Amino acid sequence: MTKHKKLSEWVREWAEWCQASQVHWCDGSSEENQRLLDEMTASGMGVRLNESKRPNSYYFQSDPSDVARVEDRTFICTPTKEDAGPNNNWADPAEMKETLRGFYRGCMQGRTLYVIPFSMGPLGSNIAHIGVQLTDSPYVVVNMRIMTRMGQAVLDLLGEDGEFVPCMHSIGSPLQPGQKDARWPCAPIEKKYISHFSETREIWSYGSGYGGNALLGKKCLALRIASYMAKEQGWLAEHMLIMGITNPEGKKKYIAAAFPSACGKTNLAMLIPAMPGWKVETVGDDIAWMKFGPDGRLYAINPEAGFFGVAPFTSMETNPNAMLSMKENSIFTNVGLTPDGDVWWEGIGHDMPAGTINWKNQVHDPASGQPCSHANARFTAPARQCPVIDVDWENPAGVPISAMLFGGRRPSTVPLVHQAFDWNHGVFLGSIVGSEVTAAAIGLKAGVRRDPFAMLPFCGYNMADYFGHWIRIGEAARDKSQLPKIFYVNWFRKDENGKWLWPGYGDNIRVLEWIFNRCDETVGADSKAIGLLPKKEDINTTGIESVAPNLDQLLDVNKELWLAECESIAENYAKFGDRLPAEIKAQFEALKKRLAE
Ligand code: OXD
Ligand code: MN
Repeated sequence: MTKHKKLSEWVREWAEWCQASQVHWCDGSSEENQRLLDEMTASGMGVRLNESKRPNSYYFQSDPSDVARVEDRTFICTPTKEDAGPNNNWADPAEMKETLRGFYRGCMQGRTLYVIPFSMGPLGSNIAHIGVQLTDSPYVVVNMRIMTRMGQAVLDLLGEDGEFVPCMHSIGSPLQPGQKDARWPCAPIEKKYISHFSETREIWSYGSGYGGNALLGKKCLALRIASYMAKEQGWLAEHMLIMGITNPEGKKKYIAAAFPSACGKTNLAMLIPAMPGWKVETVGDDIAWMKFGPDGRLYAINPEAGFFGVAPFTSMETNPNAMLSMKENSIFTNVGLTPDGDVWWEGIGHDMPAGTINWKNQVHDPASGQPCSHANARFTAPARQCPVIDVDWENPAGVPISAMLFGGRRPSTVPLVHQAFDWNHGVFLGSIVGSEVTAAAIGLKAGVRRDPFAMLPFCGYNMADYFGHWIRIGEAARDKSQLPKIFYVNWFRKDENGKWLWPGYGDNIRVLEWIFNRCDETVGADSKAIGLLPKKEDINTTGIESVAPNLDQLLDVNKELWLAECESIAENYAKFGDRLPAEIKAQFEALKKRLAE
């Protein structure tokens, strides 16, 4: 329980307004967790997996209307539309609150309101922040227990007047006496609202029980609200993995990397190096919070405590460390359920057992042409179960970052790797991140989708101001030489016949080696119009000799293609009008000038 008056009052007001049948303050204990899982299993919402195959793990299927983050139902409610920027759906804060208050009224009838106190980041870290989520979904509680540090210890830390981000959530599906509950209760799509009040640091989510819409610590707090707090307070909240890399001489560096969703962040964070003597360890696979340390370097923590990863095409071949992380104590949502009580998905590495139930709860017919697991099916697994979790992943001081990487899927134009000339040029590289989308995949126009800093769906304010914030961070560094070096990578380059030029996965360590050595300046680079590129002979191809001839193409900077790229960059920048910082404009002009030389 709590002695925090403001918190108790807030909980009491919402419990009354939502007319919850009861209020449960989560202590985070394993007994509490087991009770909730047992209740969900008994009601038919969840299934306990076969103990001998997947100990202490559970299976869920969501409603077909509730399978992913809903970007068009996600709102940033800043006082003015301009403050939210062209990158966000804006709504007036007062109007949004009025609408949602109407929906919340009585929305928890027949349900328990759970109070989840949680810390994003190791308890007591000066980089961490506390949130308290109210929810009527027990599924959310058991997922939050994996994804965050939650329970009584957080209330103890909050004390009588500690600061917390209030996170209000309801699935929006009240239960009348005698009414049979749905297996996955939620509101219809047009009544789903994921709203952020950046200035007052509040999250109000309604109608969805799935993923980032409902586990409010992740995208809502740790990125959208935190990015706004970071701008005000002079730190960084980023959509970045964090990894430790040790070279054969035993020297270790930490790297953070931002790629748009579905570009392999989890795979890179858990990479198994293809070169002997190298070691990669995972600090986080999705989010990094960074602050300057007493020595002037940027230190990062992973605010999360678990992985909420996409299951399809994760296998012992593509990511064994992810597979081993979810071997027990995990939750699976919208994958297939095999007759022997385990899980299955497309690309898991073996054939689907006959009789497997698909995510729509039907015996799966492979001839139907439909996938057995939803494309956004997820596993929720404790980070501590990752075989290569870094010793310092819970260090409250964070880990010092030597390099930051940006990247995306670019079949042409963008070379395998290039380094920024300096911090501001690096910020420019972050601002032009883009990734190829196929029209079929997400119903967008095929081509490059610009996703600056991989933050397009996650920046809680005008992205032009966010670029400016990154520039200010560089200015604030007391020793510029201590700032992380910035790189742009592209594992996805193809030849004229559409064949991959680079093997990717564990072989990406060959590129990371060059980056590692550039941080120490023990290897040279060629200065080109777009940045600093490796000399061909500095990318180690021992063991992948057949790839060596591709390096000419992989490191090629084609001026025609880059001039076309500049047009697409200009088109994207135009959205920000005058708000685009002068430093970014200057970087863009300088690039165009170098290309013209
Ligand atoms: C995620 C995403 O789920 O970026 O991590 O979409
Ligand atoms: Mn992500």
